[in-house]
Amino acid sequence: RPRVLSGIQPTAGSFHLGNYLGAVRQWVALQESHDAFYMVVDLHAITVPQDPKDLTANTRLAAAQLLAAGLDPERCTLFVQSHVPEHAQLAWVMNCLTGFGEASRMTQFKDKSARQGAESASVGLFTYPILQVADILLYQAHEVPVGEDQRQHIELTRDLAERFNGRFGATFTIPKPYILKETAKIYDLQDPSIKMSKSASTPKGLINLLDDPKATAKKVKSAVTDTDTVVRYDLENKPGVSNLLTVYSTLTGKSVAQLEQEYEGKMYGALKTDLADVVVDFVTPFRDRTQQYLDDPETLDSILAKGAEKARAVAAETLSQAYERVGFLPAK
Ligand code: AQP
Repeated sequence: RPRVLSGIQPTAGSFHLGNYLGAVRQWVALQESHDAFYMVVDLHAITVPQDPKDLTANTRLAAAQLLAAGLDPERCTLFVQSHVPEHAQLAWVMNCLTGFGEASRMTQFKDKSARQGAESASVGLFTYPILQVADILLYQAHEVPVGEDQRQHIELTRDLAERFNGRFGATFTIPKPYILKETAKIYDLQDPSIKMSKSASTPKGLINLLDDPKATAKKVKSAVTDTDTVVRYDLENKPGVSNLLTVYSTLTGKSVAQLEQEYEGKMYGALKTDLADVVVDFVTPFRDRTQQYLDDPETLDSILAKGAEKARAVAAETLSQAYERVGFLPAK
């Protein structure tokens, strides 16, 4: 079975609809067909300041949400990044193979550091993509299911894997991005020219899965559309309506064409009201299941401990090969 690896940050507590549709939903499907490794990336989270208590709580919360979304620890390996020290160890080696200019071209750093003020952004935020490279290569992943915003980081991973293999001998699998076109990018409900995002979206533009379903319904109903009245998918000219159709189609399994037909002659209001119901029907049980996992932290922690053990077995082997190839004297 081909292997996949992906991660999600524990930062802001609740996952948002973009995380879910762009990434987590694929993770659930891929555990059936792939040898799947999924992690909560707490090492990535501290690239921006974190309150320690919140970080601990948010890490459990992220794991609970992944389980609630349908990850099954019997069918995939679910773990916390900091439980597997090999991530930080391989990241150092990869840092030393990366050009400063090469790292400087990563657009996510430019966006995120600009928001923070470039001077106060951490070196960790700068090298974030290189830690991601290590995450992926440690598991010899063939594919990496992510949203469109991560494509550049997967390209960097391929470049560095090829560089390492060329310099030191074949060691790493060259991974490919696994990006579903339809849900590659979910847009902000109030500003459909930007992606839905924890840090860039306003509260009204962002659907957090754990928010009160009533408030969520309201946000869907007040989503920005356009002055036209036809329900039609046209990302360029009708980005707001198109985004709603994407969400609707993905959550119900109905095709966009089918939805266009259903809403022929109807107003945007009808589309929004129905979509609000669809979203509420999804988030309500999701919230309940997440809460059940949170109510039993011992079970949750032991699931994560088992996951880390399985992950380490793979990661340790790759790291020791990489160390040997680099020429580090083996420890006796
Ligand atoms: N709007 C989106 N559409 C599709 N996919 C998305 N992802 C994020 N936003 C969208 C995908 O979610 C996965 C987990 O991402 P993360 O934990 O790295 O979170 P993030 O990318 O930092 O999320 P945000 O909200 O976009 O945070 P900021 O605002 O800090 O940048 C990834 O696979 C990502 O592609």
